[in-house]
Amino acid sequence: EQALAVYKEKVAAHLSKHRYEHCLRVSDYAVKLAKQNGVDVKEAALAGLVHDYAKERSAADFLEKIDQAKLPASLKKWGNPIWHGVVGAEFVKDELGIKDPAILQAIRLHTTGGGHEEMTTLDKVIFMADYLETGRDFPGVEEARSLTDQSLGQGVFYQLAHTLSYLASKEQVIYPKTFDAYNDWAAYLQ
Ligand code: DGI
Ligand code: FE
Ligand code: FE
Ligand code: FE
Repeated sequence: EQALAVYKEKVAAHLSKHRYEHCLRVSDYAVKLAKQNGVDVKEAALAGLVHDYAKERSAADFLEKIDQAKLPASLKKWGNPIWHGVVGAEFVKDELGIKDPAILQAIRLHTTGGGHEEMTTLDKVIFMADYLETGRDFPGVEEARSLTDQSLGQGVFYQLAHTLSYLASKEQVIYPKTFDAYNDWAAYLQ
């Protein structure tokens, strides 16, 4: 793998300053959680840096990539919130040349999470770093940070529960994988 600095330039070139700075903070928070949870620090730093690489692509770009990468056509009815992870991983692979399947999976799962058995420790680290990076400020963020310091899995479940209830309160469409992840963790932890 190339040095992180090379990827930083490429990520910066595809994102607004605001979102690039979020990616740097996610990378830093991922390093912290990686150290706490025995995850490879370099892998966590890189996955955090590139997790939102495709977030500012157009719908046309995502739809084209779904066909080109032979992803399920059923993905086409979703939108940027879902595409930038699941389809975004394909942009990271093709354009940044990152082939590490562990990093690509962490990107795919970073918005929806995944089942307890499905998520690796790296997946959980990136999912939580995205939610808890130092620029995040939502009611309960400090509670979520201290819970996650105590137990990464409890943090994952906290985020899933709060994201689901937030989306429902806004009467937004919820991707089935988000529900499935919540149910799986609820059954596991209770
Ligand atoms: O890309 P970021 O904003 O850094 O973070 P993210 O990829 O975790 O995206 C968070 C947004 O995605 C947040 O507004 C909630 C939304 N989201 C998560 N699961 C779903 C979802 N949106 C929809 N419509 N459906 C979902 O299942
Ligand atoms: Fe994201
Ligand atoms: Fe997230
Ligand atoms: Fe993010």
